[in-house]
Order: sequence, then C-alpha cells, then structure tokens
Amino acid sequence: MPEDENNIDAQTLYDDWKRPLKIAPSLLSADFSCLQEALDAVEEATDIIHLDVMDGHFVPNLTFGPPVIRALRSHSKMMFDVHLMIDSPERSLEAYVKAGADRLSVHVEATPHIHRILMHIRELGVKAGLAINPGTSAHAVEPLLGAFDVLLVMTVNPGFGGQRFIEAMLEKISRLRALLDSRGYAAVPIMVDGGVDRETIGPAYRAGAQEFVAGTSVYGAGKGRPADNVRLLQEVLAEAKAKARTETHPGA
Ligand code: S6P
Ligand code: MG
Repeated sequence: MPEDENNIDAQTLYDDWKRPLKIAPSLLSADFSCLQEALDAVEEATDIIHLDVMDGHFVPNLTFGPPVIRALRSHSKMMFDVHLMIDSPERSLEAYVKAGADRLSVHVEATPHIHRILMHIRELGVKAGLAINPGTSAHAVEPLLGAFDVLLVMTVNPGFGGQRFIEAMLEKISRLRALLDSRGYAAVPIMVDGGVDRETIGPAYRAGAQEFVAGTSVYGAGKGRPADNVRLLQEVLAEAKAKARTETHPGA
C-alpha cells in the first residue's frame, strides 16, 4: 500500500489531538451464536462497538435488527455505533434509537431524503452518521455539511466482512478530510469501514480518518484474543501518529 500518496500533511495529523482515534470492532465477524461474549471480549480495549444492520435489499445480506440490539444493550456500556445498510431507513429510525443505538449512520444511496433523515436522527437524541459507498463521489457530501456528526466512508462494497480494502478510497478520504477541515467541521471524524487491518489502518489514518471499523482483523478466527487485536491496531495507529509528530517537529 502506498505510504506517501494521498496523505494529508503531518502538521494536520499531529495537531489532530482534538479528534480521538478510535477502533470500532464490528460484530459482523463475531460468532453470532454468542454475541454477548463477543461484546465482552473487546470492552476492555475500546469504548465503541460497530453494529452492521443489513436488510437483504440495500445489500445482499441479512443480519439483525432492533430486537437483537435491544437484547445486547443491557450487557454493555460501549457506544453502540449502528450502521444501517437498509432501504427506506426513515421507517425504522425510532426503533433503533429505542433499542439503544447511540449513533445511527444512514447511506446517502438508500434514500432520496437523506437530509431529512439526518435531521430526524438528531431530533431523536442520538448522533447522526452519513455513510457513502465506494462508488459515491465525495461531491455528494458537500450539500450535507453540518447535518452529520460522523462521515462513514466505505472502503469495501458493503454486504460482507472479510473483503479487501479498496486503495482508491484513500484519495477520497483525503479530499473529504480537507473539505470538512476547510469548511469549519474539523471536529467531525471520518470513519473508515471495510478491510481495515494492520496493513491498511496506517494509510487510512494518513489519508485523514480518525475512526476505524475492524471486523475480521478483530474477531477473525484463529487470530488471537479480540481485545489484543484491538490493541495491536491501536499500537499501529500510535506509531503512525508518532511518525507524523516527528515529521512535524524533527528532534522533539
Ligand atoms: C462490509 C460491511 C461493513 C462492516 C464489516 C467490516 O461489507 O458491510 O460495514 O462494518 O464488518 O468488516 P471487515 O471484515 O472488512 O473488517
Ligand atoms: Mg459497517
């Protein structure tokens, strides 16, 4: 993966202390027969869990909905970051909030009324996320600036865990980071989702992302304890941040 293409400058990265870096394990890659244990397995290492809701229409896969999220809610204090990969999300926003979502991300491709939906999510008292697929241009985000609390940039085509990170998304991440920063939304994090592992997390950070969804690289079979896997990703991020600091303040 290219190290120096599509990067935002080191000063911007190092000054980024106001935007904490976060690993959000995705339950999609956990053992669905014991989801509570999967939550427990990462809670010592992170305070955010990513829940992928798929409807078999917007994406060719089906996962879980409000009843499962409600059942898990009482077992965890982590932030429930719910990624809705569903058509007509406006029909069920309230149900996800009542089930315990702390943040709801909806796809711009899933509705002709994305602005109204983002406003509605905030009215329901939770954070609103705007999600964009790999095939969606960065231009789609501009009219929605100010209407979302996180920008979820898909780095795979949504539907399945375990896919390869699409490197061409790095340029889009950089452009979106620059757009947010230049228009007064520096505090809005970019979250990347899909194919995030020890190889890809550094380039995604250098491109301008702050939050990193990780399914297979955290819960993948035979890859060690999930909490340790989260810590490994955190270490890679810390190294990338230290490198940015060195570039900005040589000899510091
Ligand atoms: C990808 C899926 C993503 C998930 C996924 C990431 O199709 O739709 O939204 O968050 O769990 O998994 P992985 O294995 O790429 O880290
Ligand atoms: Mg997701």
